[in-house]
Order: sequence, then structure tokens, then C-alpha cells
Amino acid sequence: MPVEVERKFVCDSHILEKLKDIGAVCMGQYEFKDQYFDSADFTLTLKNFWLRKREGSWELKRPPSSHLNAEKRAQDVCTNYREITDLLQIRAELTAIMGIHTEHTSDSSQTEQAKDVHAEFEKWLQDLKLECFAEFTTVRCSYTLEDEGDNRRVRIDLDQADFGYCVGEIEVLVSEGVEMTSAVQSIEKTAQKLGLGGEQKTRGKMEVYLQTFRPDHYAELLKAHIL
Ligand code: V4E
Repeated sequence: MPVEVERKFVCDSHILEKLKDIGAVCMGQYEFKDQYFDSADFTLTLKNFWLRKREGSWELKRPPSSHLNAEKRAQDVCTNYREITDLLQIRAELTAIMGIHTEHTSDSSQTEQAKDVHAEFEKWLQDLKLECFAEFTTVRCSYTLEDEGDNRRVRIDLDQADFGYCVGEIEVLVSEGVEMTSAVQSIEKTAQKLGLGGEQKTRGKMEVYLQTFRPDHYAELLKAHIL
């Protein structure tokens, strides 16, 4: 199960030049629309679970099981989240976190599921009455950089959201439970090469989106130390 370790940063006007100077290679630019879902009382996001549909594909981001201290997490410059894309696994995670009582499915419905897991998943999701609380489009320029010391690839994304916010991300994918410290070191090494200073945590797209368009939801997440 991959864990995404990342650090966000503010992009200044010299970022493209700096990326070129440190040998980062541009992998291209693409655009995607994200829709995020939660219950009316924010059951998922208050537990730091982020369910989204990106260009038709479902994904759940959740903190690794070992990372339970929300207060500490809220202050960390580097964050780490498990990325789950397997629909049956997303369903199992949502069932557990939302305290849903599942009925045993018959053999025939299991066969049905196997036929079209995606349609079955969306039908199941509909019954949960989740609402889309955020919807925005991002134009992303992706760069890759070799960390020779640790023999791993670091990814750098420059995101421009359609509501007028720009943010950069330095990201490394690792396996859960291992390599976490060295992943953070690779990220910090890259941050230094880019001349990014300080321990200040940079706001993500979602934080700015919620503060602007969903202030009540934003206030609840701040109170719970999720953002
Ligand atoms: C995990 C999370 C959210 C889901 C969106 O995650 P993010 O990485 O910010 O978005 P994006 O578009 O870059 O996703 P990618 O393409 O990398 O998969 S929204 C809020 N969180 C929690 C969170 C947090 N508490 N602090 C920081 C700095 N980031 C995220």
C-alpha cells in the first residue's frame, strides 16, 4: 500500500528557473477535476479521510494507521497519507469509519459486483447520501528529480487551481511503515535545493477552498486540528 509523503510550498516567480537549475525534468502539464465527498456532518473529513473522484476515478486518502495524533499532524510540514484506489478496499474503509452495519450479500450479488465493481460501488455510495462539498479543476505541471543519495525519484508538482490559488508540492511515494524518515529527508533535501526556507506549513488547495467557499466546514476542521 503506497504512502504519499509530501511537503507543500509557495511558488515564487523564480520557481521554473530553480527547477531547471537543480536538474528537475518536466513530465508535462495536465488538467483534472476533483470532487470531494462527505456526509452532512463531516464524518469523513473530521477523521482526516478524504474521498474524491478525480476524472471519474475514486480515491480515498487516509492517514496511516500508526499516525493517530491529529494535533501533531496538523503542525507537520511534511504530511503522509495512504492512497487507496481499490474500490472494495475503499468500501471497507468507509464501512468501518462511518460505522455502517453491512448485510451479508448473496452469491448472486457478489457475481454482480465482480461484473461491474465501479457501478456497484457508486450505487452503494449513493445510499450513503454523501454530498459533494468541494469541486475544482487544477492545472498541474509535474517535474521529476533523481535523489542520487537515496536512489529514489522525487516528484514536484506545480498546481494552479481554478479558484485562483497556486501551490507547489514535493512528493515521494513509499511503502507503509518503512522508509518514512528517509522520504522526509529526500523531501527536505529537495526543498533546500529549491531554496525553500523555514518550517512554515503551506496551505493546500483544499484549505483555501474551504475557507473561501465552505467556512462552516473549515471551522470544524480547524477545531479538530485536521487543517
Ligand atoms: C489529504 C488532504 C486532502 C486531500 C487532498 O490532498 P492534497 O495532496 O492536498 O491534494 P492534491 O490535489 O495535491 O492531491 P494529489 O494529486 O497529490 O494526490 S485535503 C486536506 N488534506 C489534509 C492535508 C493537511 N492536513 N495538510 C496538508 C499540508 N495537506 C493535506
